[in-house]
Amino acid sequence: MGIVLTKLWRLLWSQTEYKICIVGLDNAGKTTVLYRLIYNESVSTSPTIGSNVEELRYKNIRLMVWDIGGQESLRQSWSTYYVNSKAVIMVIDSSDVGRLHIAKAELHRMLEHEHLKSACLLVFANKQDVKDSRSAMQISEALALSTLKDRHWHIQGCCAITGEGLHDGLDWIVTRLTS
Ligand code: G3D
Repeated sequence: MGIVLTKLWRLLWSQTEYKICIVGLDNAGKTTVLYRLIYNESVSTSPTIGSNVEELRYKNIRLMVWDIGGQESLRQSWSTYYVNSKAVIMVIDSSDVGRLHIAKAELHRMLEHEHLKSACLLVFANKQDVKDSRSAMQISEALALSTLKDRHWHIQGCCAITGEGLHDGLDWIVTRLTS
């Protein structure tokens, strides 16, 4: 019995832990993405003031996911969360065409930070269910992702309300983190 418990304990706690940040402008759907991934259901959200951190267990690894508030006044503080982050998820509201240029500027500014030099980037082109939202390809162009050098990046269209596309994106991150 003791041996079984020891093995179980090791199995539970031997999982490698990775820190991930979720960023994006306010209202992009960051919190909805996070809770859909953790609880597999849509929860009602309120704007993130400061940050939330949640543990997400996925495919035998533990992801400590920091959900960072996206209001203009909070964006200056994003960099305080970057230390030791192995991946960044940027959530884009694909229907918020008028603010794509701001998201692009924030993204490129963020990626210049020294603590994110080796972090991989997943962009969720969220709210694909909204009429007239931009496709993942169009979001990729708007954010100039192809200009990113020496960076593993991936863009995934998704709908955080239904969960469509979220696991595809997370699979990409897990592959990157474990390869
Ligand atoms: P944030 O954490 O980036 O600030 P939230 O964003 O997760 O709080 O989401 C902001 C609003 O967008 C929420 O609506 C949420 O339900 C909605 N939302 C998130 N993802 C999607 C999506 O994929 N499709 C649609 N249609 N809506 C989405 P409310 O009304 O609560 O403000």
